[in-house]
Amino acid sequence: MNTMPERIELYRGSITDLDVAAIVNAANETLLGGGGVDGAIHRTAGPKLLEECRTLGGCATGDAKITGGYDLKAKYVIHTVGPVWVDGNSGEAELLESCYRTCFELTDQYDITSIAFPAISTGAFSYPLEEATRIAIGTTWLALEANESIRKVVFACFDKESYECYDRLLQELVR
Ligand code: AR6
Repeated sequence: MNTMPERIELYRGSITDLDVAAIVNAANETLLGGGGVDGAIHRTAGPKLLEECRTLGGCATGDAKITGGYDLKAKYVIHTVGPVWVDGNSGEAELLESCYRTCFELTDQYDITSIAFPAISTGAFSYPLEEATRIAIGTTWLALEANESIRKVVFACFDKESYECYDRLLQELVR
């Protein structure tokens, strides 16, 4: 773990290994599973996660819904649906901001003090990494300023490119 400003950490590896109160899933509107981080979370959490997801009636892009974590170390999974990148002029930034903001609203409601995010929308949904990372860090920064009770936010970067991008932008921020 690489500690940046005190409450933000960068982690290289699978989000499913993290011992935090909640991990965020980059899901799709069905909430019924998929590839990437969504697939990894469902595989590790076990079939009860899908059972609970079936009761939720899906989730709109930019919104988030919470479930239990089942066989994960995390008590909760917050499923959010990032935008599919179209051309950058189709509301993508607002929707991605809304994902992070809505996740932080749920941390408030459920007294969650530690949370890990994957790089939402930057895989199958093709959001340009640097722009997405600026939104992830910016919305997190505002949430941490507004809410003293969040002790730790982890950005889980699965690949070297994401890790290096988050690392660089976080360093810029603290400089
Ligand atoms: N831990 C952390 N990050 C991961 C992991 C993992 N185990 N596996 C992949 N990533 P993606 P999206 C990274 O495609 O772009 C799904 O099928 C990955 O390297 O998982 O929001 C859903 O069901 C990338 O940096 O999510 C949706 O249909 C980041 O997670 C769709 O993909 C996001 O990649 C959502 O696409």
